[in-house]
Amino acid sequence: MRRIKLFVIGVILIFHVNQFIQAASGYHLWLSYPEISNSELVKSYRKYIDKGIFISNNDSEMIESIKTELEQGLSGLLLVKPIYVKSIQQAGIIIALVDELPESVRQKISISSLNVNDEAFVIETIGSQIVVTASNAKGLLYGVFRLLQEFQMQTNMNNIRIVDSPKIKYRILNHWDNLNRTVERGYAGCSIWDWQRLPGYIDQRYIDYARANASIGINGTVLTNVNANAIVLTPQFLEKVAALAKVFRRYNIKVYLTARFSAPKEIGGLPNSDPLNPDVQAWWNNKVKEIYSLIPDFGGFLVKANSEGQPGPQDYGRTHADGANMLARALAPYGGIVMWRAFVYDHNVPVDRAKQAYAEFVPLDGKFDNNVIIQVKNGPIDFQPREPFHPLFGALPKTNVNIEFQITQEYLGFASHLVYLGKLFEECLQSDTYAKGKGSTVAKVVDGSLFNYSATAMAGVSNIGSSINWTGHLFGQANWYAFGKLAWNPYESSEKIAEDWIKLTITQDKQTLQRIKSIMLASREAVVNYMTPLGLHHIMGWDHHYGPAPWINTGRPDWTSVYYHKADSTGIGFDRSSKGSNAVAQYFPEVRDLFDNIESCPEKYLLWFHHVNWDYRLKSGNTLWDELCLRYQQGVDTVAWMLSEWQQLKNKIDNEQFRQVEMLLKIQLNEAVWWKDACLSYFQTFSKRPFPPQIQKPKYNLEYYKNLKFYYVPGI
Ligand code: BDP
Repeated sequence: MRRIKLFVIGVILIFHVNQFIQAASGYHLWLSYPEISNSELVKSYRKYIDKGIFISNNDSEMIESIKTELEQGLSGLLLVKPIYVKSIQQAGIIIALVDELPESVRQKISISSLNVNDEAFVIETIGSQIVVTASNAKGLLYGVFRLLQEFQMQTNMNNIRIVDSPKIKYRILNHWDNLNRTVERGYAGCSIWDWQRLPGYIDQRYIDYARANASIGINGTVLTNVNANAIVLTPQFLEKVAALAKVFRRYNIKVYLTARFSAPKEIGGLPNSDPLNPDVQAWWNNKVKEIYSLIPDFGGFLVKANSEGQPGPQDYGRTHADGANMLARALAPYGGIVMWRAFVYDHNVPVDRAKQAYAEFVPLDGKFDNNVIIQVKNGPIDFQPREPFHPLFGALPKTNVNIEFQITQEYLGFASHLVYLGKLFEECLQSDTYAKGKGSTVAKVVDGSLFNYSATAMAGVSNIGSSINWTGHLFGQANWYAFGKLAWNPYESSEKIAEDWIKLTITQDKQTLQRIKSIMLASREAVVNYMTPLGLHHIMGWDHHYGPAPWINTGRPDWTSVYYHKADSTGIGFDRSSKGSNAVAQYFPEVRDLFDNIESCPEKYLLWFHHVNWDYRLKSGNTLWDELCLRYQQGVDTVAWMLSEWQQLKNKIDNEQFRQVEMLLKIQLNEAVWWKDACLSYFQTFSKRPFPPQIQKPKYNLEYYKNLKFYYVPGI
């Protein structure tokens, strides 16, 4: 007996040491399940757990995943192994489909809303039992992850009642991963898809990736870059894709691929890829059939067409609808979808880039098949630190529309800067389009409620790579987490999400949590201020997008910086008002008028919509020039504050987490100063005005910043 006892203690110890090491490295993300030290709470949880767990008899693979998760969760949090019991009556925790519940329990539980969809779940304390129920194993999976999160967040479970279901159907990560394992705009190592060793070798990472995503409700993943490679559609690669799909299926995650529009010609041997050519349609039909024979639950395609040099239907004089519908027809018999990107613009078109996508897609409204969703970036240019919402939200009442956010920080300091993107996502989702009067928020467009869309989705460009903590920066994990939570419920508060993430990842201590939360909440406005205050945008380094370069004025015009800031001796900013490019006209009247008038235009978007005189007085009473300088300084000061706040956390949180973030905040501070100094030195050549006294003078002259060169910048 003693030996057995020692052995059990040994196993638990090893598990814990292992957990601890991995927790510190960040590998476990928000699923580290550290031991709960509050003994009262432990007692109150054990009251249920020790009676045993009844688990659904449904033979779905997801039930197996639930068991694995319960084992990991409970042995970490409470040092117990789950004991499964056969009798629902005796169990302390019931995890069962609604149909499996005895009538007595079913009557008491809040199941009426479960009909909403098959991913919904209820967690409710009924007498001396905690019941997790759903109409489908998918709902149970989400319910159990939520149950474990509640344990981990130390919620009182004696009177719990959670009824939850996703408001958006397809909640999808977009990996911009190439088949050679580089990641476009990826800053956290290389692609986690080890194509060379697939399908034979299943990396534990694939399983942990699926667990992490399922735990926050993500149910789809596009494995490959939007700048697509047709090779992934060849039989050799489809086998590898199928191996990943098999892992993810157990966690209710479907795989999607990017479809290179010219694939019929490139790998199919056809003379062209014209969507109206019956042979091309037949080629895609066969390809899709082949895919479904290997991957019966394949999700569908994501397509970037006729944008930034990618092939598309316009190569043959056809429309985006012709192209999208051709793929949609191939996928429809199997329930697959097409996410067709609206990120299209052409430098040969002499129209404000911000207006081009709207001009392209609005005339096509109603012409897309039901299984097509038009995927629109949050703003009209390109994932800048701040953009107004994209005018296509609200403008396509007869076409499914979904939103694409960028989780990877291409324009927000890569994996070196702490920027909590929950705030950015929330700002966009809460924006009012006025499409059907006041309250027609972007969230209501995206969740389909405004126009009754037949399919709804939210996409996030992944920040995940092979780095030990997945995202390179600890706080990059928070952005992945926040994306999942907002895709599940776009009305969730970003502050609450931050709070939960901190509890699950860093600490339960209230004071420490508050401190970390205030750093996170301040971080988005900080990056806007030190990079692109007052509506400035697209003034970053050429091509690699690292650091400031407002002076870029050669090459393709819509990839320069001067195209966007238009600084001259009179002022700065892009005139998109009715007197300028009239991009404001793409918004509904209430929004249009708000943005059009320089007096009513929110100052955060001022230079996005107006070319403003250097001496124009802002609400603060400062001239534009002074305010611009002060905002840059404020950005730097906020990062300095973030660093000093973080330094108060020494010995209050895990040392490795502390040390990593401290180093990164120091980098961020240096880079914030660099942004301020380079931008202000440059803009001063136009404003010809002195810096206000509160501004720390630039360290070097403008030539110094212009001559900086960077080699091997990641992400390209
Ligand atoms: C831009 C990126 C580029 C992407 C493109 C896209 O710089 O690498 O391919 O967006 O979204 O932001 O297609």
